[in-house]
Amino acid sequence: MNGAEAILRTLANNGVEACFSNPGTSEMQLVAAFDHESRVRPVLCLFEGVATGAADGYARIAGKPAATLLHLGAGLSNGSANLHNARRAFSPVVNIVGDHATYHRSLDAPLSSDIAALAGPVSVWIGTAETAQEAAALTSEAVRQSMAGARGPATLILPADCAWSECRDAGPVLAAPVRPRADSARIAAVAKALKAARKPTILVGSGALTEEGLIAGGRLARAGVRVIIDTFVARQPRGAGRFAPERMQYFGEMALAGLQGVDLMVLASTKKPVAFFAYPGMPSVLVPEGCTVETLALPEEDGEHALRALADAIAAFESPIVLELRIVDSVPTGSLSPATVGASIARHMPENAIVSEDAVTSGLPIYAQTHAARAHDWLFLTGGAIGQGIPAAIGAAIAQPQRKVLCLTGDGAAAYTAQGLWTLARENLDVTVVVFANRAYRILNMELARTQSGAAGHRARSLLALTDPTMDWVSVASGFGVPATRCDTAESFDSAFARAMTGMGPSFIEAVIG
Ligand SMILES: Cc1ncc(C[n+]2csc(CCOP(=O)(O)OP(=O)(O)O)c2C)c(N)n1
Ligand SMILES: [Mg+2]
Repeated sequence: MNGAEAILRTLANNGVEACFSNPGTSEMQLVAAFDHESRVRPVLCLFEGVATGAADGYARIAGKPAATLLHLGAGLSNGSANLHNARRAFSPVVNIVGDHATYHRSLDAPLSSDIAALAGPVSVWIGTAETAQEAAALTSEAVRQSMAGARGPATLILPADCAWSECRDAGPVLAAPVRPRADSARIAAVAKALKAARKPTILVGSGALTEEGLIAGGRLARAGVRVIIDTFVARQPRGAGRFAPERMQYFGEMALAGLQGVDLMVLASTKKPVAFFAYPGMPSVLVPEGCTVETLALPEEDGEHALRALADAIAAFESPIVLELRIVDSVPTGSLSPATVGASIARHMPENAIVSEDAVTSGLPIYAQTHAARAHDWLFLTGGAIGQGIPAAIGAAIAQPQRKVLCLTGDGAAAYTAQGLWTLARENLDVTVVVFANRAYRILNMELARTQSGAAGHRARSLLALTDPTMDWVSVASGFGVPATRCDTAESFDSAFARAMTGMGPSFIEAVIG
């Protein structure tokens, strides 16, 4: 057994079942090792941002890490934006980054770079192997570290000679870390403060927003506590049969207006809310004046348990407020818009679907339309780095292939990681991609005004328009092997989407909207 074989065996022994890969020469031993370890599925991604985003989507659905296989600092850097999103989603990911052989590192060959420095901002843990045996042990540690604390990407730097040298033993099987519980005195103190407050609110972040956490939230809501989730969470279980918390608004002034009069804000697995960006003359911290902030659970603590304990302390009710199924069952008509697309999605999206959303200005109307649709999970753009939608859909579909996955993406966002379409086709994943072809970075036209950057002239507008030429998405998707169609009316979208939902395998709809 060489180091590479030991690493794959160690990954498999520790429950890792997929490796989203874009290998190079320094990773050849690992490539070869896949022939000796059938428990880890190798998935080729044609850009590292696809691999890292797929690992993020996988983790959000599977609740455990997948691996990525990346080529030195350059490959890691290509994958960094989606690792940033993964870190913000608290998604466990195990990055294996190949490096030059130990004795080759000091020679400054062309692909040499400071991999650890590049990994730092997007990793919760970094390890560098110096021998094959150490590589095997550090692989176990990387899996464990990805699940420790608030969870996130763990990065193992693997010199090529550690992969090709002989290795006696695989790394150990390590128990996944158990999240510490918030102490009962704190929960009691928060319960007391909640009872005393006039207008209390609980702000819930990714870690507490599990199925169970949501039930606790619905019980608290029944007892009169307002429950709001962060604007962008890793995964929101929603739709019929579930409690529907409010969602923190994206623009700061709207969020603050919505929180007017709130005198107590309790944080469950999140931190004090802040605006996405600063704007001239606008507030940055989204806590109303005079409002007390109390922490129920830190992101690294067991937020689900804390919410349940709080519900037990406050709420007499055993069952949460839940939504009944509510779908407008008539075909939307007229010109195509995010709202009509949302209506069609609500009509046809099957029970237990997964929505990977990177749709920017088209996202909110669809989120609203599917409020009481059949139960589903919604994955958000946690770190604000667009280009996550298609990759995360790949990972979600590989994590739970029996579920229908829906990727909603802006045309700008889709252009970042369009290569992911090829992986959808090659792996024959049951994913329907809807691209909102408004032929613009539409949100940035709004931001130009909000940042008071002045009236846009011809040259400024050219940086925000996706025209001259317009992208032919049907050709892009077909070129990558995904059957595609273009719709520009509400009726044609409704029937194309209905077909996609009853069929199996990858499909693509270019939704041309004004
Ligand atoms: C990695 C990254 N680069 C740049 C941006 C800045 N940015 C935010 S939204 C956006 C354009 C989004 O366009 P599109 O996906 O077409 O959505 P639309 O605004 O048209 O709804 C850009 C470039 C970003 N968020 N992330
Ligand atoms: Mg657009």
